[in-house]
Amino acid sequence: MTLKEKIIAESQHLGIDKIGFASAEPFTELEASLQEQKERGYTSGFEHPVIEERIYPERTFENPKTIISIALAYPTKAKEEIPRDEKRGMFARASWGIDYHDVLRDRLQKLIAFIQSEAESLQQEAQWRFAPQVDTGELIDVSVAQRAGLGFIGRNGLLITEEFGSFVYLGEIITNIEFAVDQPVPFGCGECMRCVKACPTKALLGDGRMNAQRCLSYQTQTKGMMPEEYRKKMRNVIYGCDICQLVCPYNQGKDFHFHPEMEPEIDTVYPKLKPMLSLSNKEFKQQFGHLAGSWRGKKPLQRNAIIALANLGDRSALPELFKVAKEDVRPVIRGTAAWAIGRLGKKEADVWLENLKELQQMEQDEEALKEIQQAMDRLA
Ligand code: B12
Ligand code: SF4
Ligand code: SF4
Repeated sequence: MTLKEKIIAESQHLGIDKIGFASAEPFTELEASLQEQKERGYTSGFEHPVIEERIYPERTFENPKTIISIALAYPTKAKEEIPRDEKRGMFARASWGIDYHDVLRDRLQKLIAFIQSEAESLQQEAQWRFAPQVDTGELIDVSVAQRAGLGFIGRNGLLITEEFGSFVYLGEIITNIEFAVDQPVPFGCGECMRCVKACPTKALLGDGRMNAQRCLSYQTQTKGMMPEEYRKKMRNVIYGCDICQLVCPYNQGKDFHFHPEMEPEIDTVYPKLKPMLSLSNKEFKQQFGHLAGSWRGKKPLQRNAIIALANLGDRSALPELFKVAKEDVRPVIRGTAAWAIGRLGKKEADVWLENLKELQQMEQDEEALKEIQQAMDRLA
């Protein structure tokens, strides 16, 4: 067996669902597009900021030869029923179970340990070097995976595998070992435009790129006020968005439960919304701290929970929302709560107009004041 074959065999034991080998040649074909996207303001700000380091692996790793790309498939349907007790939010599927960064890093470390032990048994000099990356590294994970033959990049910008669709997490190892590389998979969308048409905010440009500022996944992860146009479109999804994946023909019927760590707990990934408004930091950590979707902290999720309550028409939340609008120390939360009152208070418009007036007199923050005024206009 070659070392490559041994690595492939070991990857299966380690619970890696797909593996491929790509050359570490520069990704020059992406340079102009990345520059253009940045100039147009179509990036999210979550991308690695130095384009050169994204294109040229040799800028961050000495003598890179191969990039080993891995994919782990994640579940798309919860096994348990979602209780119909009170209004609940939802985390997008990429935030189900334990944070995927931890799960993939674990697999990558184990794979590196295996390759190192093979090197020792072959009595090679220990000059082999490895750098694992998941999501937050310099490399563009989908482009590496595409080059390594794991799948193709669809019009939704995501890596689509034949076996698991796009519901896979990606990670990679850069190394100075030279391996035989795999063949890239050709573009497979054909004439299909389903994701482009289904995107509620028209974020997808149609060629695999997007205006990330318009993507609901991005909008649910910001810390300021969410622009009005996205609030309704978010529905009850308080983190991320799965629409352009759910409509994709390659994803139909795909639901893999290979990794116990990725199994969703219903009360965590479909959380009751009202209790989210008064979570202490400790409670937040306990309930959501292990999710990928908690990386931006408590505030965006609470803001989104308020928006979701309004979107679901939960009038029983009005007293709680008023309390938050009056007492919360964070203007974004107060402003969003005022907006929700404007949406939910229509049946007793007089009462809620009075309450909003009270808020207006107390409020100092400009943005929150604007929200209060708009809520009052709506009710008036
Ligand atoms: C920043 C980021 C975001 C941003 C911006 C997304 C984006 N598309 O750029 C936001 C917050 C919006 C986001 C959302 C999501 N993300 Co994200 N994100 C990233 C991150 C950190 C960087 C992406 C990036 O560099 N984008 C900028 C450039 C690369 O994009 P671009 O200009 O559009 O360039 C591409 C196209 O031109 C295309 N392309 C080039 N040539 C060609 C040719 C053809 C024919 C076509 C069709 C395309 C094409 O390839 C280029 C490179 O990708 C990556 C991890 C990483 N380090 O790579 C994860 C990553 C892409 N995200 C991931 C996930 C899961 C998501 C969400 C599904 C989460 C969710 N449920 O909400 C959504 C999906 C939104 C979507 N449709 O893309 C996964 C995707 C896994 C997969 N199967 O592809 C990644 C790889 C993380 C991981 N390691 O698993 N994300
Ligand atoms: S994740 Fe949602 S908002 Fe973002 S591109 Fe896909 S469908 Fe559009
Ligand atoms: S929905 Fe259609 S166009 Fe979009 S990624 Fe899937 S196959 Fe490609």
